[in-house]
Amino acid sequence: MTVVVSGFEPFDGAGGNPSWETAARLAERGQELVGDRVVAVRLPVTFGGAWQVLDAAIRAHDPDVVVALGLAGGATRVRLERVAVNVRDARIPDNGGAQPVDVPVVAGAPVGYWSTLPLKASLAAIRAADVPVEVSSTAGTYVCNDVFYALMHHWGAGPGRRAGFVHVPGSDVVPIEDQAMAVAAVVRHALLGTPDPVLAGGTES
Ligand code: PCA
Repeated sequence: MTVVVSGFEPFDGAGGNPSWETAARLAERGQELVGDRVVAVRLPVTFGGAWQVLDAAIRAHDPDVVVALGLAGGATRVRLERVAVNVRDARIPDNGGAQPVDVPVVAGAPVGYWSTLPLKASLAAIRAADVPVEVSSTAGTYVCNDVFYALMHHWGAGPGRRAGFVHVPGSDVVPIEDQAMAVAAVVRHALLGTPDPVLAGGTES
């Protein structure tokens, strides 16, 4: 089995991006944490450009599972993203200077795609490891949602495929080691095809 895990380069003037550090850690310790080979891919923070790089990696490695990671500034928990939406609406320019507002990721394509990762099974496993985690119902409308949507549209919604997106907090909030443990749990359950338990992940608002 082969797993592709992507992380992003820094953006918005930051010096690093924990999503890439976590992806790289998983690639170093894939056999130990996941039991299979993990290929880490570093994506540019550009609309459309991120998917081009991830798409090339998927074609090169023919993975069984793909998990894309990104930083959610201000988050206090690992966020297992439930849904990708077909819109770009950027608060700040991407690393190439583009700032699309209210345009689709893929013109004429469906409004959204569900993650095909076992979110609730992963939620339970990550909670059991004492890492703060939640299921999130929006990945935003910036480059993370963009690559998540493209991943699901072009690859992850196909039969038998498991793909999705996980937002991580800063490494000062959740250390990289814990982020890597959390993502490893997602990957293990995706590889096993664990059915999701009935487990509330909603919030009141
Ligand atoms: N986070 C951004 C894009 C790159 C990243 O790490 C986002 O949440 O869209």
